[in-house]
Parts: sequence; structure tokens; C-alpha cells
Amino acid sequence: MTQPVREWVRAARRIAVLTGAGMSAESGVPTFRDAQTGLWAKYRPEDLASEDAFRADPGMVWEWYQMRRQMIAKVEPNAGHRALAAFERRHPGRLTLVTQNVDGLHQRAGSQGVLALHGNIADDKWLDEPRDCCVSQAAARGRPPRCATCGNLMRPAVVWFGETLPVAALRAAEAAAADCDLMLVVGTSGVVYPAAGLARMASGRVVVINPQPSDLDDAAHEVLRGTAATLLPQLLEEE
Ligand code: BV8
Repeated sequence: MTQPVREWVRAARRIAVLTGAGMSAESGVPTFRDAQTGLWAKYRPEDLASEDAFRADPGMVWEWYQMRRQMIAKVEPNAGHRALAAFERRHPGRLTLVTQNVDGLHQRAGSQGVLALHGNIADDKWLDEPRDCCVSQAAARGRPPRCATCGNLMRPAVVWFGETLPVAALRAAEAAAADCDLMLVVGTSGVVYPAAGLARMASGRVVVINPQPSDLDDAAHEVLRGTAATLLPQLLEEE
């Protein structure tokens, strides 16, 4: 059923794309729904991705992020990431890419101006407002690194549950949703807000791309039961 959607893509002046963990599944990055393995099997991601969890056991949460960072460093963007970047190169200003993913694979595929609503796992920031001591010297080595003077901890620069999203990125994403002719919702279960809400505020047609049912299927004009790396090249490639 991709044909009508290909027509919609060709006809659309402004396309918004919202991606989730499923976008990177075919690159080898487990989704949040996929069961955690090994040490992390007994934890739900949303229990680890929080300030409370980090303050309760900084070492454990830091190791979880180190594990994910090492895994992400070993994988490559897939054909879906590349198709989005290529479309953007061919049609500058026509596509706005909004992602919930912190893996940076869209950016590594060459996509420009990616609105990363939940931050980037490759970056760090101070847990508490840094003092002079924190910024005047290199963080003392450690897992996590910390300020040698006041003990302030380094944390991954991602948005944890209960934390607000970067305002500029969220506002730009909301504007793209309100202004689009077409929104492609790719590889998301649609349960995490406010990101999932973008699909419900889209002014244009909404197309869900997901091999499984998602919480946003009811918001879609078309649901394509397939994967990101197979369907996006089909939908976005030139005639
Ligand atoms: C906030 C970074 C203000 C960290 C992440 C309204 C209603 C209910 C709850 C809330 C609400 N508003 C706020 C909340 C609370 C909460 C929330 O949404 N909770 C959920 C769990 C109910 N939201 C927040 O806390 C947000 N902050 O609202 O601040 C505030 C503050 C206090 C109180 C109120 C308001 C912050 C949310 C961001 C959290 N950080 N990530 C890190 O990564 O470590 S979220 C993280 O989980 C991801 O970024 C992503 O957003 C989410 C996982 O969802 P998906 O990406 O969709 O992945 P998932 O695994 O679920 O699904 C994958 C899908 O892909 C599946 O459907 C599968 O079928 C499909 N798939 C698989 N393979 C493929 C595929 N699709 C295509 N191709 C394939 N090959």
C-alpha cells in the first residue's frame, strides 16, 4: 500500500518526520520495548533514565549509558536513515526531521538540522548547576566523572523522564507539525509525551510506519506495516 503514500510524498510541500527507537532497530540498536539483556535485564529503561535513579546509584546508571554508548559507536546508520538524509539533500527545506532517539544516527547519516527532542547520548553535562570549581578544572576521572572540589557529577546530556524537553527543539517540532502537508511517524510506540503528541497535532496527513500496532495508529490516515529501512527508501526515492 505504499503507492498512495508515494503520491502524498511527491505532492507534499512540507514534510515532517517523527522517529523513534524502531528507526535504529535495523542498525542493531535495541528498542526500549525490546527486553534489556544481561545486567540490565531486571530494569525498565524508564526506571534507569531518571534523575532519581542516577542520584540513587550514579555508578549503575553511568554504566548503563556507557554500555549503550559503546553499542551505538559500533553500529552504522541504515538505509532508512540514509534515505531521509538523501531526500533532504535533494529537496532542501522541504523536510523537518524530529527524533526521540539519542543515538545520533540521523546526524551520522548526514541529516542536517535534526530536532533531537531527547538529547544526545554522546554528550555529557553537569548534574547540578556548575560552580567555579566545576568549570575551572577538568572533571576528576571516575564512573561518573565528578568535580574534585565539590563532588558535582557528570551525567549524560539526555532528557530523563520527568525532565522538560529542550524548548527551542520542541517549539520548532510543534511548528513543523502544525505546518506540514504530510507527517511520517516512523518506529515509535507513541507512548512517550510530549513527543508522541506531535503526531496528534499534525495539520497534514499522518502515515505510521511500524511492523507492529502502535498507540498512534488511530491518528494515522495510512498505516504501513513494515520496517524503516525497507519502506523509507521505497517512499522517498526519486522516480
Ligand atoms: C516531561 C532519553 C514535563 C533518555 C527518553 C502525558 C501522558 C502520560 C505521561 C506523560 C505525559 N506527559 C509527560 C509524561 C511523563 C513522561 C511519559 O511520557 N511517560 C510515558 C512512559 C508514559 N514524559 C516525560 O517524562 C517527558 N518529560 O513530560 O516533562 C513534565 C515533567 C514532569 C511531569 C509531567 C511533565 C520526558 C520524556 C523523555 C524521556 N527520555 N529518552 C534515554 O534514552 O536514556 S524517552 C525514550 O523512550 C526514547 O527517547 C523514546 O522517546 C521512548 C521510547 O519510545 P520509542 O522511541 O517509541 O521506542 P519503543 O521501544 O517504545 O518502540 C519502538 C517501536 O518501533 C515499536 O512500536 C516497534 O514496533 C517499532 N519497530 C521495531 N522495529 C522496527 C520498528 N519500526 C520500524 N522499523 C523497524 N525495524
